[in-house]
Amino acid sequence: WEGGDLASLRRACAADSACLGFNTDGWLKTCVTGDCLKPSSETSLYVKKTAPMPAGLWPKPTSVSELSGVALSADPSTFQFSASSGSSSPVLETAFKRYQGIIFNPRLPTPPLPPAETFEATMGGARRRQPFVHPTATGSLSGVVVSVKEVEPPLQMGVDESYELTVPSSSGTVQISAQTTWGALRALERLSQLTWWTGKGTAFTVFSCVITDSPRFSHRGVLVDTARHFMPLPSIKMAIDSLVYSFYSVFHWHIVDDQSFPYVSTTFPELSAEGAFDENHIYSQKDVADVLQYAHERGIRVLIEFDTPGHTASWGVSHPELLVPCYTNGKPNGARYGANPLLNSTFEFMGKFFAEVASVFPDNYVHVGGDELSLGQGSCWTTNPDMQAWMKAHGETDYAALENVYEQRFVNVVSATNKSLIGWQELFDNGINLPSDFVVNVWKGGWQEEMSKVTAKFRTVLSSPYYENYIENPYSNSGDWMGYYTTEPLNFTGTAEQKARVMGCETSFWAEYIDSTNFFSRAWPRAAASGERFWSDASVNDPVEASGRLHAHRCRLVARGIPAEPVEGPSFCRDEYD
Ligand code: CP6
Repeated sequence: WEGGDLASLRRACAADSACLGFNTDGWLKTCVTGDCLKPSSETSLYVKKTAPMPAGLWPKPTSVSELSGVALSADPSTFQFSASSGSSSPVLETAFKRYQGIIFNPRLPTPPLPPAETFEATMGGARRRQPFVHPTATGSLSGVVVSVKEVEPPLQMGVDESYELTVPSSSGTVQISAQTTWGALRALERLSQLTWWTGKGTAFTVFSCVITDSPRFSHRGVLVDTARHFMPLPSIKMAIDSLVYSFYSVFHWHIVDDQSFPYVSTTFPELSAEGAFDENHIYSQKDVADVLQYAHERGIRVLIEFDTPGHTASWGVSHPELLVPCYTNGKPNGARYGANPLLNSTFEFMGKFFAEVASVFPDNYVHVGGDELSLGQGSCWTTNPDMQAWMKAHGETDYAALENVYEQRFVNVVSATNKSLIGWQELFDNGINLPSDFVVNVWKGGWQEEMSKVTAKFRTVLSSPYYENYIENPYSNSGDWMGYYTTEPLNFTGTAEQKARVMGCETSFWAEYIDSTNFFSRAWPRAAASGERFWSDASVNDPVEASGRLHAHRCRLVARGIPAEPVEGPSFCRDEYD
């Protein structure tokens, strides 16, 4: 299977039944890599024949047995989703209804298929229409039976998401067994990746295989910033759906920032009344409850962030007294900046606000921000006489000492709400006395050194190398997913014990230039690449092998209504046109 010209490889593969059905992309029954990937990756993918994978599985599971070419049919009108005795729960029953729709998605008709010999390999680098011949079903499936050991344990950091999935090789039922309900949700998502519409009537095909699977990291987050641009509620929900499709587990909601305060607080409603862009660009308590329920039903934790003492301009619109007045020539100049570290009233306010946050958001963790307080020469705090006096009285010259006064008191105030804290790396860098369960969110460059230092004592979530609001090349994103894909988060100096303190990673979408019009095409499928890095084994890191699966995954997202952009270069998806 190595070497030789493409045409003869293709012929040889088409003549070999073992080659059918289990190509890396799942669309094609012949040995062609994808509907259309660039020719350079085609040759390498031919040699993968000895390690076939059913369908476009993304992220790659821990293990997949080979049941070469075997598939079963499933009839959506009789296929039953059921829980074994003691396994049922509201989350699982709701998931059954959801996956009935997702799995038996009446996808658009398959284009008419030319005979295998007649298609042209490439045209301007793009594959033309390819033959897609479904494996002949060797039996039929009557449904799926789900067994769960722990029914809906609290959905928190570290919750077990492991599962086993068996699609038999002759007539019967799909078996899912999971430690927790949350693992069962991942298994149902996986089942959806094994199921294909035949293109005829309501017939579906499911690939036979045995999959065992569990995530490498528990915390697999996507940061969504709704302060620089507002995301309407339906887009937030669609974003959560898209996280589920790529096996993410955490929606990190950077809900407020300098530019706007869309969160409607019950304790301080004036924060959004005056600090939101306008009265329509807000998240009411009902909206927030809706998001929390939507995410919980899908096994997604919502990690809420309220960032202080920097990034707080929008708080100051209704509560200017929270922020430090800036001075010019010995007089207040009207500007204010940063939560005031020297007033008791600041901490009384924060205590009340975070008590509300603790009661509204069920996650054990609250993200407390703490990044990017600007304290350099001539910055606001250095002009303020009260700050100057404190510095003098304490013999300090670096204004970071005042930042630390804020952080130390603030960390204690939020800890008193019985939440655990996660915060940006500055809290660790500045030597704040942090609780032992504090999670340090590493976001700056030089992350390898930082990870070595942080993990000597604390648990951590790594964000630095996965800032995917940025695109590498302004003219096209061609291949920039590969950089995220191949960045290994444990590639830093540290003991096994230190590595075990890495709870996970986050892909960030800072929203200065992103809103609901471009979030989905910016995020997907690029964030699916880092999503595989966070879920699959470290050894799953060959972008050439991955590209066919990623193409298939992208096409699946498109078929589900997520406008994911093309992976790389000219291509098409089987189901994108009617
Ligand atoms: N907003 C907030 C941001 C960023 C951070 N915090 C940010 C900084 C540098 C880059 C990207 C984003 N836009 N509140 C830092 C965590 Cl490169």
